[in-house]
Amino acid sequence: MKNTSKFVIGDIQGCYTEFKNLLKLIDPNKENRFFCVGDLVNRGPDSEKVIEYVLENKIKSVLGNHDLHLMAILMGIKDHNDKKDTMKKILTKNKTIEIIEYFLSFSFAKVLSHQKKKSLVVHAGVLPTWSLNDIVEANDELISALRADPEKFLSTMYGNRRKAISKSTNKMNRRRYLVNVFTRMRFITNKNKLDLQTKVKKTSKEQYQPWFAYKHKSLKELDNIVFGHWAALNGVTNHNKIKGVDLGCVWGGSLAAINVNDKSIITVDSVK
Ligand SMILES: [Mn+2]
Repeated sequence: MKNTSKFVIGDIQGCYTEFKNLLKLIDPNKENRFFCVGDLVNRGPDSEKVIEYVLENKIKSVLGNHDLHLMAILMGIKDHNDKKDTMKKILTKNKTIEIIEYFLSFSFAKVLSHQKKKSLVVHAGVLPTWSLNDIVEANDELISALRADPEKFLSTMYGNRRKAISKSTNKMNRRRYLVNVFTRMRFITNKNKLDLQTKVKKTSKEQYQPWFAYKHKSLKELDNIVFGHWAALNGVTNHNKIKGVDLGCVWGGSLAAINVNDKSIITVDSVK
């Protein structure tokens, strides 16, 4: 899993202008020394341009919920929701096979090794109880199922499976839960139960905390965990090894890239 990427870029979500502006700063010689945190598309204005650039330049990323959603739309499993989705232009480009094939090369979790440091990139997060090996195994389980039968995987992945499950549990429920962990998770209980509704603050009888607020087993083997997905945090985790890189570009914030060596952050403002 060796990779020379040096930066991790936050959720682009179709913000092509900001993406190109950011690349001028972090990758002026076009060496692709960066990796994306997923959600390359949707909600923003220019998803089709982002996709074109991603395919042409072989940009690397982990899978986010919106990337999976695009695959499901391209395969005719889900409809494009014209009230929320902004990916219509992608559908008219006749690039369906290329996009799906390329997205199938992505994973849910990726370890970047750079200058003796190991950084994990995931879209939403990982479970505190997971070792690095557990993360790799969960990723492999999902990726092999997705690649073996994309249509079946994408048509059965939707569902708010929140309760943690063991290997012996029904495979489909287990996959739903793991997809939710990697691509949608925000708040969890100390029993690894997910709250998939709340984005900002949780008040309920059950004890929900942000997933990164727990002690993470995998940090014994990793120097950093970098994630996106949660724009409302504005990157603030108050954790020196777990870094949020979604600064809400699509909502008028900024597009960020984190340097995995020194954890410094470079941002460009939304052009909105
Ligand atoms: Mn997301």
